[in-house]
Amino acid sequence: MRTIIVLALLAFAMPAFAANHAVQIKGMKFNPAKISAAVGDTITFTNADSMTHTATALDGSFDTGHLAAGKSAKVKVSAAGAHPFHCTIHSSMKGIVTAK
Ligand SMILES: [Cu+2]
Repeated sequence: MRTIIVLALLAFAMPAFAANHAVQIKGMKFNPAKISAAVGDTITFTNADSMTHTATALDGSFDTGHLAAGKSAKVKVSAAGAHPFHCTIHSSMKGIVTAK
């Protein structure tokens, strides 16, 4: 019984080490467009524009899918290195996640 409680506490505590980074999409821009993160961190993209956007890593490591106006999506940083991303609908919208 005690083991189960300890394991449950550990499982609950683990995500506390991972940071979440908030990125707002507004005016056809990612803000911030440069995100420094650690592997295991999460990034929440919130679409504050009136049109649909995506945040899609060019290396396929993350993808929010289509984010309608007002919607948000959380992705996980799964690999170290530089992960440039863009909006698949508007190719001028770019950003980069650098993970260590
Ligand atoms: Cu877009």
